[in-house]
Order: sequence, then structure tokens, then C-alpha cells
Amino acid sequence: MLNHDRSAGDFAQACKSIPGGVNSPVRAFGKVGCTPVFYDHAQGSHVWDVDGNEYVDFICSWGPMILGHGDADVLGAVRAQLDRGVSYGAPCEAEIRLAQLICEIVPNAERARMVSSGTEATMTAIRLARGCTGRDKFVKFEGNYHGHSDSLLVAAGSGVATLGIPDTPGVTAGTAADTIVAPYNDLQAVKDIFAQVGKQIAAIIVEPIAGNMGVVAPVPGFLEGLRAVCDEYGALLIFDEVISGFRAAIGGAQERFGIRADLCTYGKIIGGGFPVGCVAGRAELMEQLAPTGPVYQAGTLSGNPVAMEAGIATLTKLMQPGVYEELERKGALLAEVLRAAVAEAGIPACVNQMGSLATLFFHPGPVTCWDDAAACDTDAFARYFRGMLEAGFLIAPSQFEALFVSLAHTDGEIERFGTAARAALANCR
Ligand code: KE4
Repeated sequence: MLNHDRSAGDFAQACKSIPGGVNSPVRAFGKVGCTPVFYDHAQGSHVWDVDGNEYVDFICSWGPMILGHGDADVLGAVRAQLDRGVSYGAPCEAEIRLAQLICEIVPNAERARMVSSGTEATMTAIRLARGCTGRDKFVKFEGNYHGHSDSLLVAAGSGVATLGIPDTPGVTAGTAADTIVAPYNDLQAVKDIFAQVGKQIAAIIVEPIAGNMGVVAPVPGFLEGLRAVCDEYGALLIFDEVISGFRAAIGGAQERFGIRADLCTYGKIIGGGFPVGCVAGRAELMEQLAPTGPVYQAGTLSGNPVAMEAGIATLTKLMQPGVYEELERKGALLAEVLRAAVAEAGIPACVNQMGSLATLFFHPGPVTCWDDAAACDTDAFARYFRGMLEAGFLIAPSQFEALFVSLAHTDGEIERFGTAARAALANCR
């Protein structure tokens, strides 16, 4: 058994000054039956905790560390900026360069507005869609998580699903009244909603590759159908690409599936590990944002120069030839070794994988929507999680999250992950 004494002591201390001892609920390991490990440092695909235990990291800060921790080019760009100033609250050229990169890479993006989190990005996108259409309602999907702004904290995934918080106290009925929830991958349900109130709907917001109920891919025709419904009723299609952006392809899910959203939201990868979010889209829509338009949005640290430089360095490396072929290959290898482990264990489980994202569901499969994911054996997942932790592998402490593969993960580490999963799953029968 690994020694976690210092992490346990840290957690006890943290609980005296931080709610639940963490600054984001899913980190508390609340549903996996052990106290959280406190990180000491990270490099490449590895993390060391404060007890000196070493792990291969398949959380990757929930997606941002697609190059691996401590990438030399990213750190070099950050270090160069540190001596020039860490925050201006004024325009700087790094903001131009990152916005230009995003507009160059992302299909259908003519303008990009930086914010400081994915939550801010999706909140802004919803407000902008309402401002552009003059309509109040929007459609989201069960199990999709778009951050913690009030109107989006309805039937959400990720930490909300993990903690089983049906409807978060503090979100008023009035706020939630304009949020319409449909089952993911159920195009007919969306068509029925629009047939009833389509002219009141400002937008559909969707994770084009769901990552917050575990990884769930769009079934053929689903995204295309959402595009068509939005076109028919004059609503906007918002792709929340905070996870899939610059991961599913360099141009994200829009590129991968060949579908154009009206607005896209980003976070995670574009900050290279620093707090960043972004809304991007056509100029006619984006120019409705203040100061050119009436839809207000602002942020003290928006466009922070250090975060901009980290994002520029990250995207620049991701634009190199062969990067996404390598990410696809590593993701496929991870799915392959996990499926072999499941088969050997002879347990009712299945693996969803898309690109460098994967989830092992404790469910016989298929898992194509929240109702499927919610039926998973989360106690078995907790035993699997603990087994993997003890074997030196960090995975998300929730059935309703993704495994994130980076360019730093080696084939050997992924193969060893499969070997560890065989042993861990033996305890999940
Ligand atoms: P942030 O506000 O956490 O930067 O982004 C919110 C968000 C928006 N959209 C999608 C598709 C997301 O996945 C997220 C945040 N992802 C979670 C992990 N599933 C963040 C981890 C956490 O909450 O601690």
C-alpha cells in the first residue's frame, strides 16, 4: 500500500480553511472512498504527490496538459513574459496573436473573446445568443456540463453528476425556467421541443463529444440534426468545445465532424495550464459583444499576458505535423488495453473512446446518453479507482469523467495502464 500520510494531513488542514478541503468538488475524491492525494510536482506524463508517490497522470489537469506537464516551450514562453509583467488590465500584443491563431485554426471563427474559465465562456455564449436572437430559452443535454453558471447548472454532468446533486440549491426556478433539457443523442426529442417552443429558443448548447458523463460520442446524424433544427427555427448552435477543442482535431469537433456551429467555447488547452476561456464565432455575432455591441461581458484578467503566451506556445506546438495522428494512436491503444482488461476480467463493463479521450464504464454497454451512464456500478468504479491509484495511475475520481491522454504518454505507460487495470478489475467482479 502506498503511504498517503502527508496527503491525509494536508487534507485535514485544508478542510479547516477551504470548503471540503478543495477548490473544485470533484478533486475531493468524495465518491471513490479515499482521501485526495495532494500533488507536489508534475513533469511530462508523471505526477508526484506530497508523500513522494509517483503516478502516471491520466487526468492531465482535466485536459489542459495535452503536451504533458512542464513542456519546455510553454514554460520558456511563460518565463519570458514573467519579467515583462504578469497582468496589465490593458490590451497587449499576445492577445492579438492568440486570437489570430484561434481564428486561423477554428472553422467559422472570425472573432475570439478571451475570458478566464470555461464557465465564463459558456455563460457568455448563452448571453450572446440571447442578445443576438432576442429569445430567452435554450436547450442543453442531460449529462452535459458547461461550467457552473446558474442557467447551465441544470441536469449537468461532471461534478454535479458525481455528487448526485439533482438541482443545485441557489439556482432559482426563474433562472432554470428558460433552460430546456433533452436527452443526449436523442434528436427526435429536440425536434419535438422545437415544434412546441422553437421560436422562443435562442440556442442549443452541446458538448459535441460529451466528456462529462464519461466519454459519449455523438451518434451519426445527431450533430447534423441539431444544425438543421437550429437553421429551421433561427436558433444558434453552440458547440461547447472546452474539452474537445484542439483535442478532437486541431479544429476541434467542428473539424472532426465537418459541422459548423455558430459559436464555440473553449478553455483548458488554449491556456496551456493557465486560467483561460474563449468564445469564438462569426463577426456578425461576436461584434454584438461590448464594446462594439450591447451584450455586456468583461473580466479583470481576461487576456492575461502570461496565459496568452502559454496558450500561444501550446497551440503552436499542436499545429505541428503528425500531432493528432499520434494522439489518435495513443487514444486507440488506451482503449485497446482497457477492452482487453475488461474481457479478461469478465465483468459487465465497456469502453468509449474518441481521439485522446476514453472512459471505462461499469455498464454492459452501450453508453450513449446520461440514463445509460447513470446506471453504471459506481461502487465498482470506486474499487477500480483505488486499485489504479495504488498501482501508480491517476485517473479522474469519478465514473462521469474522461481519461485524458497527452503527447507525453508513452506506449509503455499505456500498456502498463492496461496491466494495472487487469489487476484492479479483478477486484471489481
Ligand atoms: P471551467 O469553468 O472548469 O474552466 O470549465 C467549465 C467546463 C465547461 N465546459 C465543459 C465541456 C467542461 O468540461 C468544463 C469543465 N470540465 C470539468 C471536468 N469535467 C472541470 C473539472 C472541475 O470541475 O474541477
